[in-house]
Amino acid sequence: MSRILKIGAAQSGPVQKADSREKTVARLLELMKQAKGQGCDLVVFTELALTTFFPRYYAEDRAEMDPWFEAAMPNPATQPLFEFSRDNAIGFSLGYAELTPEGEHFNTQVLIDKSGEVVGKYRKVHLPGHAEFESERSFQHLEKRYFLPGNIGFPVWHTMGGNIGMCICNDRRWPETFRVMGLQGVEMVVLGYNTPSANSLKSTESADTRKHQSLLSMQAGAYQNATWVVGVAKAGDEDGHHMIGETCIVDPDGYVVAQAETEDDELVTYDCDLDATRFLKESTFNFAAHRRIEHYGRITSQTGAEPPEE
Ligand code: CDV
Repeated sequence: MSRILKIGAAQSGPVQKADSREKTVARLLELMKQAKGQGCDLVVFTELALTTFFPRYYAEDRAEMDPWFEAAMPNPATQPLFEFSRDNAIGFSLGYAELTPEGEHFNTQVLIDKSGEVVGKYRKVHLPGHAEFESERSFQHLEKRYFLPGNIGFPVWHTMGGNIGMCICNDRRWPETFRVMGLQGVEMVVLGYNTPSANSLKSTESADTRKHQSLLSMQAGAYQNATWVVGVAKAGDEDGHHMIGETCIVDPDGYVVAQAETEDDELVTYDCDLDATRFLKESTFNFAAHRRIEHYGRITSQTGAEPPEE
């Protein structure tokens, strides 16, 4: 048996501060057209795909950052993506900064089916960085200042012939992210990321180490939950700040089966067989048969590590 979902992992090259939404959406639309031309069912865009990675900039008054946010989705600037989706029967997933009618700010990703309708919304749970300006850093990472932690959990939707979930960037480093979706039978996790190639604090981590950690996290999440994982970067140099590429598609055995070669706008495609998730889901990772939840209490009752007494 096979259940093919052809994926277009649509990596973005850098988006600069001065770039308009219209200019950036035109680039995304071009990738979507390429994906349609290659027979893709679903195109995955990156985290905060419509703007530069603005959490690197500090504003005393948070309201000054509101122009980076979208008060509705779709909206006039993103409408062309939704129209192309509907007119060409191709799904997509898009990351953006969300401003709710209640005035709350989230780092959000939506899933759109082949009729151009939003079928799922995810709000980033694990927000890295800090909330105040920190002078010891070589650049700021103010996600904790500008976003609230997501309040929707990690839902999985049955759509486009499979069980699809989402997470965003830093979420991919946490096994809990993937396991909560694994427990809903997820067959494909789609995510976007903006990962600086250097740590802003003094660190010995090289860009290669950070690429390795990114891939390792997604490969582990895929294998341990018997799911496909699609990780899509915003890559290259934004305003002097370099971010890794490595956009990839990972199979349920944890192998990277397709990967970007550039740090520019680039489409990476693969025929993902959702039935390839079945063997591990029914054997090694048959959760119902093998999990021992009586020993996992600390996972949900404790946040920080508590080492034994010396
Ligand atoms: N956008 C992110 O969440 N970036 C983080 C960086 C700051 C480490 C990441 O986990 O890639």
